[in-house]
Amino acid sequence: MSLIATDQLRVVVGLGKTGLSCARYLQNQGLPFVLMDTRAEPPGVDDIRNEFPEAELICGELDESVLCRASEILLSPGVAKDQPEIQAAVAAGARLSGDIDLFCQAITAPVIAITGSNAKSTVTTLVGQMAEAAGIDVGVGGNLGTPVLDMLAEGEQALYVLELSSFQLETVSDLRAEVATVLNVSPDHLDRYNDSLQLYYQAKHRIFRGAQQIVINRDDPLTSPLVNSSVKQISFGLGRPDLNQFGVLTKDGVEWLARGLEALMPVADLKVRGQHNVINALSALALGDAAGLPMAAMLETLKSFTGLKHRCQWVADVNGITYFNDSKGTNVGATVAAIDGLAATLPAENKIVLIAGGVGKGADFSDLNKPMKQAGRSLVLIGEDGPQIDAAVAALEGQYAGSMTEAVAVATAQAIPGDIVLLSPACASFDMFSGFPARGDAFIEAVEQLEVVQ
Ligand code: UMA
Ligand code: ADP
Repeated sequence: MSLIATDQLRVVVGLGKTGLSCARYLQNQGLPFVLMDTRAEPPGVDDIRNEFPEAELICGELDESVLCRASEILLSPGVAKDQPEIQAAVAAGARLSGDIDLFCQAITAPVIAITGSNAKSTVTTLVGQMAEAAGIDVGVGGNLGTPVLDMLAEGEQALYVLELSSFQLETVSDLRAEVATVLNVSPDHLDRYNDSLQLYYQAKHRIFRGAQQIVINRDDPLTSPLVNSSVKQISFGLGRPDLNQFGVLTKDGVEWLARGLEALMPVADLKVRGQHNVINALSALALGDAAGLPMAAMLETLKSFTGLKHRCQWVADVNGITYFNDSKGTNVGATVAAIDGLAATLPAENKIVLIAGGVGKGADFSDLNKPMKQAGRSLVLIGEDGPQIDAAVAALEGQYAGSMTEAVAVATAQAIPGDIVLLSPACASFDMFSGFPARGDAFIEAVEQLEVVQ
């Protein structure tokens, strides 16, 4: 029997992947709803009409009079909740909710919930693969790509590993995850949060609501919850770990991933490159361990994981120069991690040529100056906010490129053998590309077209 009342007005706001997954879920439950989108022609609107023939469809604006009659508004992550029409509806008594709340109400299986400014997709995928390696039926989704409610179509799994964005967490009221983590916090999406890191941080920390266990990053104080000290906490970090914590231990000159004093596997056995990926391996171990995954399966996964496409992805070595595609580096924190992580693997005489720029989302780029001063050979700028990065990175004089092909050519001309050319834009891509995958693919294509000197 459904516990959801049927005599109430529900409005699904936003007709992207999430909104449609909510609509499908409500339709399957036999619950009526209204569909709304701010765009006059949301993508696939004819298919939407066909799939939900009973639902009223309101496009082109948020209709305040309808929203104010709603008992529940299922808000999509791409729609900000501080819009006046939504706020008026909340003041009139509507409950703001989203797909994550609906999903958590619908399942009984434990959830590992993962957020953070960076590394979410990598760590979520790793933990999912660890569970699979242990023979567990696991559902992996959320911000990673598959809306959580769409995962229910395959029946309930034994475990869920969810990547959650701050946008999704804004509407979460009680997640009750078995294990929850904020992997790291650095500024992102400040255009959505009125330039307030505090608001962004608060959205991320909603992931801890009702959590049974919490995993924190010892190297980033912003990942620790301010309250709930009675909840079991496990930590990860690059330093030597205390008992039952995860970290790096040096034994006879060899670095090991470790739990307390227990050396688990040599760091050198990881296939992914860069120090930030050592952190990612440790956080995945901490999350998996907290959820009871067997250590052997977790280590086996770490030894075979080669990383996700567009995340510090090795592309090619051409004429002694190594090319890395980090198109998913869409904020300053990610690009700093990519530069520092890869620089640590270079000999002293070699450096990084960085290709950066795009849509800055209101970011302050000054944190790029220090790592570029230390490890940068040269800076190549693309896109709308390239000049802002140029101004912020005083250590180097930026060179401008009008296309990705030109950027790769300019970067190649600056590099010497042994250097790395790194695409890590610190920006979103929508000024020049359909998204970060298209931007990364353009980089790969440009690298593949470079002439090999015999
Ligand atoms: N939009 C409108 N009007 C509307 C509704 C949407 O203009 O009424 C626009 C939004 O501003 C946005 C786009 O349409 O530009 C899509 O918004 P959406 O909320 O419909 O997005 P979905 O298709 O449901 O996809 C969302 C996540 N997108 C966003 O948060 C913007 C996807 O993450 C996620 O994979 C998917 O749900 C499944 O959970 C993408 C993302 O960019 C990859 N996430 C951000 C990030 O990772 O930095 C947070
Ligand atoms: P998200 O899903 O949070 O965007 P991804 O796993 O897709 O995270 O990685 C995005 C980018 O974040 C990578 O391309 C890299 O530049 C950067 N990154 C990866 N790991 C870390 C880390 N541990 N700390 C900071 N930045 C990281």
